[in-house]
Amino acid sequence: MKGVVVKSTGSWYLVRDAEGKLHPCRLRGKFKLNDAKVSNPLAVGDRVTFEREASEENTAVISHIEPRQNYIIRKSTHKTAHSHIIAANLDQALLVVTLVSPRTSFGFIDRFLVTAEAYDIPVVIIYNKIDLYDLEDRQYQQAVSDLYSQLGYPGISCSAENDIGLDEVRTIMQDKTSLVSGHSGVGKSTLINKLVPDLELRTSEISDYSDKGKHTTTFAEMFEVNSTSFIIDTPGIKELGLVDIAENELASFFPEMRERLKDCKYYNCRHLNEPGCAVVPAVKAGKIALTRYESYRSILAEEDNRR
Ligand SMILES: Nc1nc2c(ncn2[C@@H]2O[C@H](COP(=O)(O)OP(=O)(O)OP(=O)(O)O)[C@@H](O)[C@H]2O)c(=O)[nH]1
Ligand SMILES: [Mg+2]
Ligand SMILES: [Zn+2]
Repeated sequence: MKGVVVKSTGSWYLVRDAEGKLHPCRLRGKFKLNDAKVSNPLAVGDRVTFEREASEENTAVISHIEPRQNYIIRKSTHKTAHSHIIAANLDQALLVVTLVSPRTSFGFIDRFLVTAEAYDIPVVIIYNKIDLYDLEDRQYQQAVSDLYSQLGYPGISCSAENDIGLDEVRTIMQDKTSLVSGHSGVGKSTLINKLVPDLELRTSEISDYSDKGKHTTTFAEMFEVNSTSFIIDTPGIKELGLVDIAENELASFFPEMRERLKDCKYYNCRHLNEPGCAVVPAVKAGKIALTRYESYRSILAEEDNRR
């Protein structure tokens, strides 16, 4: 039988078949990891072949994984060489960000966007908790949202708690498989609870003093919004590492830099202080946002350190 992995705990998997029936599955014996740098052989969204076990009541064994169309990956913690596949075979990613409680940094947003660009996954930025914004916050959010939508990342302002903007989210999710990602505590599960009928995902209060979120969601899971639309809840990510992006490719994952690369004098320009660089003057002229350029430099420096 064929199906899609909708939940993975690392030791067992839940697979949905074509009729929508769910099957608990395990992975056959020592399944070969096709990429030694990855810590999980199978992720939510993977398309698999599985067979019922004759001996057992209600379990099945996964025997084959289809090649992935794309995926979103994060580095495992503690600087191991391993990385973790968050989810595979995505039509788009919804990046949930908040300007307050907790505050999502530009560095985080830009790292996420670079990762998505590298795998050609369109991103919509969901600005959540707008009910908490005062006038000044709203103006600031509008400026942030304008910046990113000009770069090709549309935004939706919403309050999952107060049912604001949810219809817009429903519209862009239609007929797609969407990954929902972002820091812990930004409201991913609260949002998904509102979008998926009859769902009661656990959510939790942000602790007042740390404001960091509690990592309430611990495993990625795919839910059915309707028969053609699926949404994947994921655990909050603190830090997003970049994986396997060559230094000379990095700038091409910033759309506003990508369009200027042909004008740099040197083909291997790093856009730091090389003569004839087309990027640095655009930053100075305000045509490229300083925050975006700073993210570029910071990712470049980090990747330098890793080598
Ligand atoms: N004021 C306000 N609070 C919200 C909104 N959306 C979510 N929250 C609150 O934010 C807290 C965290 O929400 P969750 O949905 O658990 O956050 P999460 O992103 O799933 O967090 P993790 O599972 O830890 O990654 C809860 O107390 C929610 O009630 C919103 O639009 N406005
Ligand atoms: Mg959650
Ligand atoms: Zn340059």
